[in-house]
This record gives sequence, C-alpha cells and structure tokens, in this order.
Amino acid sequence: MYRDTPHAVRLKDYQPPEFLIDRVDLHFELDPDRTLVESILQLRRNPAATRGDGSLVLHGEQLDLEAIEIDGHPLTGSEFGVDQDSLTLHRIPDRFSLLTRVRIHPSLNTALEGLYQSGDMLCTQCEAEGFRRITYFLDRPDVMARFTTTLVADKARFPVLLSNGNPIEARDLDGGRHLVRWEDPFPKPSYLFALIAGDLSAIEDRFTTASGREVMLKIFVEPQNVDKCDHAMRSLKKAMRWDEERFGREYDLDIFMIVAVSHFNMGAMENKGLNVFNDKFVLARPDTATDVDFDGIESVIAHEYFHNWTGNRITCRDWFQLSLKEGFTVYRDQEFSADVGSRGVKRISDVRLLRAHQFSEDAGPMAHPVRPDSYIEINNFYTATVYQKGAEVVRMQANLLGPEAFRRATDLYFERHDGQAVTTEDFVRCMEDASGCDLTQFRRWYEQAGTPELTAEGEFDAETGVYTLSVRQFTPPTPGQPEKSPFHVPLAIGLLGADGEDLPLRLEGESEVPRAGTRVLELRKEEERFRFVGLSAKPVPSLLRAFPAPVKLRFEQSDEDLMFLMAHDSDGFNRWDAAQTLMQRLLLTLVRDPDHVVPDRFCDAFRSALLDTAGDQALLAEVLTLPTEGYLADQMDVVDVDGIHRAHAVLERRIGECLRADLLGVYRANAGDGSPYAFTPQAVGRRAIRNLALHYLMQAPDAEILGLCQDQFANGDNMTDVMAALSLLANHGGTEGKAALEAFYRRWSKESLVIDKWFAVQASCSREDALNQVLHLMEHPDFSLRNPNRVRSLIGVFCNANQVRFHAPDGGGYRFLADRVLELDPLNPQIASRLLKSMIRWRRFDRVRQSLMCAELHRILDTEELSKDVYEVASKALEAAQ
Ligand code: B3K
Ligand code: ZN
Repeated sequence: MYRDTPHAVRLKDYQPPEFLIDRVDLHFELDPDRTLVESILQLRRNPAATRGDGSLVLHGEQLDLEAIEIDGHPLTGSEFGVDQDSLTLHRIPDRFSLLTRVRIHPSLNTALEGLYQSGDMLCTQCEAEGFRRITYFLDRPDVMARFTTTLVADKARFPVLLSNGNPIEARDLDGGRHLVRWEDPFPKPSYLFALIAGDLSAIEDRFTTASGREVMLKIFVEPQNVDKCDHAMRSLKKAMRWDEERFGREYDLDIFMIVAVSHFNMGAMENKGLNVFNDKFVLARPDTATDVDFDGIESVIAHEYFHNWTGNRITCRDWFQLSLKEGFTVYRDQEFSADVGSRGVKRISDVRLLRAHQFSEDAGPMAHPVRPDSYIEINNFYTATVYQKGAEVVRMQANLLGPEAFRRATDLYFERHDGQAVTTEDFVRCMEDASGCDLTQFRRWYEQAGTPELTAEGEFDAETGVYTLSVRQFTPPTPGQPEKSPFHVPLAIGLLGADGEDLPLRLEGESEVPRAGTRVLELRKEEERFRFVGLSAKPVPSLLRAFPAPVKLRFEQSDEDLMFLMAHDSDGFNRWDAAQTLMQRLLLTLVRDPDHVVPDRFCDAFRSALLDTAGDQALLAEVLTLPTEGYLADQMDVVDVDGIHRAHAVLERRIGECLRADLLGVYRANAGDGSPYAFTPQAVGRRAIRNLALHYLMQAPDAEILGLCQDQFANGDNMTDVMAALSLLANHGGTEGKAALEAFYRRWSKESLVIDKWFAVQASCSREDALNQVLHLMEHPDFSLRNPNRVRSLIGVFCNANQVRFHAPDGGGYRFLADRVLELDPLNPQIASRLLKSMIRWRRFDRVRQSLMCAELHRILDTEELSKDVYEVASKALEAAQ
C-alpha cells in the first residue's frame, strides 16, 4: 500500500546489478502462522556494473528481521538499515556471504504473492516480485543463482515437502517433524523459486527423452482430486514430446512436478521443475469439466512446460522484456494446440481472443507496446498485448523467415543465450543472424503500441486484365505515442475466380507464373500498390488469409462477395471471417434500425452453411457463432449497450425460428453414439455444433425444445452438454431455470470448480435482475472474496461477460464494481486491479454512462492507501484522452 504517489519504473533507467549471487542456501521452518526463513547468499561484485557508493540494497517486504551476519559476523545497527521495502548494507567487501534470518506469516498473506496458505497447504508465487516477501534478495530476473532449499515441517500435517530441482536428502527429525532438501543445479532468477508443503496425493508417470534420459513425472493434488489428473498427465507427455520434435528441446532434470492449488491469482506458474497451477488448469473428469476446460488444461500445461526453455533456461533481463518469454511461449503453445488438435479452429479462437481483448486494450488508456517502456506495477502488465500480441509478433517472424530458417534461428537463440537473462532485441538478432533477413523496421512491433489499420482498395481494368490493390496503413495515437511510423506488415492474400478457385498471383514485371494460391505481400511504406496481371475477369479478393498480422482491415466488400468467400475461400480462416463480417454488418444495421427485417438470403446462407456436413464440425460452429456483444461494442464509436443487446437477441431468435427444422435435424444428427466421452477434435466439434443448434432453438422455445434442453441437462453424461443446457435454462428463467440451478448445486456442492461454474452461469445471465442476483450470491456461504476463482466466476463474469446488465443506465453495475475493488484491494491488489480494468474504457459510452463510470473511478482514486496496482489502473483511466 503506498503513501506517496507511486513512481514509474522506466526501461531507459535500466542498470546492471552491482552484485551477483552465485549460490543461495535457504532453510525454512514451515508454519502457517510463523515461518522462519534463514538464507545464506554468496555475493560478489558484478564486473559488468558501474561502481556505486559502496553500499548494497536488497529487496524485502513484510519481513521481520531476526538476525543478520556478514561472513559469520553479526552486524551492528550502523552497518545496515531496514525500511518498508529494502535492506541496505553499508561498507561491504567485494565478495562475501550474507546470512539473514526472517519471520514471515503465510496465513495472513491474502495477496497470494510470496509464501501463502491455500486450504491446508502452503505454497508460493514469486513472479514477478514475490520472492522479496520470503527473504531479502536481489529480486530481479537478471540475477541468476544456484539454489539449495531445505524444508522442515510437521510430518503429519505436511507430509509432502517440495521445491525446485532434484531431492537430495529426506529424514525424520524429533518432535514429529521431518526435513527434505532440494538442489536445483540450474542457475535461476528468484521469480522461479517455489516451495510446496501439504498433505497431497500424486499420480506418477515416466517419460524417456529423445536422448534416452528417464524423467519422473508427478502431479500433486489434494487427495479427493486424484481421479481428475489423467488428462493433465497425458497433456504433459504430449507437450514434452512435441517440444523435442518441433523445437529440439529436451527436459533437463530427473523429475518434473505439477501441483494444483485452489487459491491462485492467475492460470499457472512455470517455477523450475515445480510448476504450480490454479487447480482449474489441472483437474478434469468428463462429468466435471467442459471441452473448453479440457482444452485450457492441455494448452496451459504445455505453456508452462515450454517455459522451461523459453523463460527458465533463457530468462528476461528485466520485466520490460516480459514478452520475450511470454509472447514466444504463447506462440509455442498455440502451435502445439494447432498440431495436436485442429489448426483452423485454433487460429480462429486465437484471433477471436486477440480481437476481443488485445485490440480493445490497444485502443484504450492502458495501451502499451509489446515491450512496454514504463510501468508503476509490473503485475498490471501481464496483458493481452504482452502475451497475445507478443505471440503474433513471433508468428510474423516465423512466417517471414519460413519454417527452416525459423528453426535455425530458434536453435541459435537456445545455443547463444542458454543460462542468460536477455532482451527481445537479442531474440530478433538471432532471427536475423540465422536467416539473413533485415528486421530493422520490423522491430517497431515491439516499440509502438496501437493496432495498425489497413485500408485497402481494389480496382480491375477489364481491358488490360490488371487488378490493382492499394493498401494504406495508419496507426492511431496511444498514450505517450502521438505519432507512429509505418510497420513492416506481412499481408497474405488470394484472388478467387468466378468458379471459387484460387487464381495464380503474378505481379507486374514477373516473368514466371506462380502457382495458384496464397501469396504474402510485404508492406513497409505508408502506402503500397500491387498490380496483378493476366486476369481474365474481376477476381474476388481474399485478404489477410490466416490472419498474418495483428491489424484491422477496412475493405469495402459487397455482401455478395462475402457470401462467395464464405462458401468458397480455400482459406478456412477467411471463410469464418467473411461470415463474421456479414453477421456483424447485419447486427450493426439492426442496432441502428430496430425495424430492419433480417433478409431471407441471410437465413439461406446460414442454412446452407449449417447443412454442409462435409467439413469440420468445430469449424462450422465457429462460422455460425455470432460476434459477441462486447465485440460489437468495439465496432461502434459510441457504444449502444441496449441496442446491441436487442439486436443480438433479435437475430438469434430469428435464426432459431426460421431454421427450426434444420437446427433440430443437426441437433439430433449429432447426438452421441453412446460411447464414453472423448476429448478428440471430432467429438468436441460434434458437441459444439449440437449445443450451438440448441442455443438458437432455445431463443424462442416451445414445449418440445424446452423438453430437449431439460433432458440434456438431466441426462447429459458430460459437463459440456450439461453446462450448455444449464446456461440456456438459467437464461430462460422461470421454474425450469430455477429448478435446474437448484439441482445442479445439490449435485455438485462438494466440487468447488463446478460450483464456480454455477456462480458464473448466474452472473452471465442476461435477465433483468442479474445484478440483484449477483449481490444475493455474494451472501452465499460458498462465496468468498479470498478465492480468486470465485471472485472471477461471480464478479469478473458479471462485469466482463454481461455487458447489458453491467452497463445498466442507473450505474448500479459500476457502483457494484467500485465497491468490490475497494473491498478487495487491501486483500489482494492483483485481483482488484484486474477487475477494475473492465471500467477503463469509459470514454466509449454515452454521456450518462461516462459520468457514472468517471465518478466511480474518482471515488476509487480518492481512497487512501490504494495499492500501486489499483492506483495505476484508475489514474491511467482518468488521464486526459490521448
Ligand atoms: N509467468 C506466469 C505469470 C505470472 C504472473 C505474475 N503476476 C504464468 C505464465 O505466463 O506462464
Ligand atoms: Zn507464460
């Protein structure tokens, strides 16, 4: 909690550390109320540093210092100083050993950073700056040290004691206690430190690496969850094999452990050899977890595992480089999911996410580059820009280099920088050195914030057979960056002939006729012109195939052309995108003109797509899903909350009514064949299209449809189907909705992850009394502000996924959010500031809503002792418009 105005940390102020730490010996006497931490650090002056004033400042917060010695001599009061966040040592030798003994209080740690208690276990979260709440240290990623960790605890209460690396000693002590010692042979920054103590059960497996090393794999969970770990273990083994095959990366310790924890601020954490997970991304059984959950587990397990090379062996020099590990690792997990599942569907869902979260972040008051240049609280920068846009920036480089050169470049990166803390610049240089490509201009993707807007125009000259495509790029101003220079943009395009086939794309001046298909054009200037020759008729262009760059495209295309692309484009992504553009157009017309009649040709196009059984069902479900209300809001200059909600409802209802018979047919044709649940792309696709059909049917249900939905709810043998039906029944309301919610609660009251779904389904319910229902649920005995998953399920879902009720014109939603932020901030600032982000784009709404949101933001900012996290978000939200 701050007292003075918090100051910003800036990339340009980076200085190498004055001291390095070679070895760390930690000794913990674990107790939830009072844990003793003794640390011995071997420090030496950094030859690469500029010499300071001879003193050394170590980070440390909320530590009760009990003893301090240098080279075995206790220090006197004048030899050191301690304040709220640091320990300063005066007059120190160039090389010395520092012993500190501190007390910490895990059971009082509600921020879930550092060492804390979750249920009956003790666990840690150190990224980004949590290690300083465990002991005094140079808690910055460019200080990499070898750790040995000794854990002592009561054996009955904490039979399992884990830390990073390999176990090297275990023995019983007197008084019912025991000791376990771990040694991590790889130097690592303190943010990758972890320890776990608890009464846990484990499932075990083994993995033989490509070079024949045996690795023990263990997943630790609370005993009642041991039947929900198989999918996680399968995912881990798949990820380990994939990383060997695709990137040549092998695992490097004798043991790899995952621990599932129920109180966790984010998804998971890649601590060396000991990944700690939000249990939501580990635990799954077909009857407790949906396809989306199974998918999330597979990709998060992979993501954290992949960090072992991209993040751990090679780490970040400073936190401005966060995307070095996060962007690259997201790219790797996206490629993994594409390879083990359906590539087309994966690309669509990734772009959907990017457009929904990253584009809106880039257009708001907290827009920042992939490599930010300043922050007040680094935890606020684990953003869609650093992660998802960062992954797109790596993807563009991979595509510009091509697969072989990209593999050479990543091999070079792993070889050149193993064991180092480096920068995004080091990464790009490897891309250049291995390929000969010049990425000078490309680097702007790391430096400039904002989403580039491409405006394209096409012209066909029937006489010469030339199609001219002109493209202009413009990037709107963002905070601190009023003017932008043009980006280097790869633009993949195709041209379709009248038969729907791809045409060969020959540029003027080229003698060879290239093969028909996609061609990548490279934009570098503000305006570029491409002339395609040898065409016999006006082609239909398919631009931005597979979404080659994180840009917005403006291109006037008729509804007919979009329907043509939707039916014929050889690029699956663009078939989907054409359908989305059509639906978006229709929805925005309905927003402006509530009397507009949905044209029959829309229903016909929807029907022919629905009945085309040739393709992938999951892809079809994506094609036929309307853009969300939130996404539509992003397309408007002034968001019309109620108009969007009404238009969405009208169109969904119309689809349900005019395609009733077809939807019923699809629903019946995709019933399971009685075989047990399988998480395969085919089975997932079948459930997706079936539940989408039910969704449209339930918009105006008669007794037959309602009966189908109730039957699916009561008899579904997997959580995907049960949840789909429950959500529809809850939105339908009445006695049916109420009964379903009650039955669901009774059935699952002991499974906290399932109860999270029960809270979320009610929070997202668009019925008019939603806010009252949410307030009422806050009083439920199962609700707790101390469990982030619960907070996200109820408060987060209401504020982010229930646009029409959160933005109710009386301001009730805004008051509710501000109250919760102020209540949560002293407990858990990271969660409080994440929630607050749902209100920062207040300038996009009408005057009434603007002033209501603005008032709540001021109320927050006027509160004393805000955390840096919330202060930064609230103050940036209120800063003058760019
Ligand atoms: N590296 C962690 C995120 C840590 C967030 C700290 N506030 C998980 C991940 O991206 O893999
Ligand atoms: Zn990550």
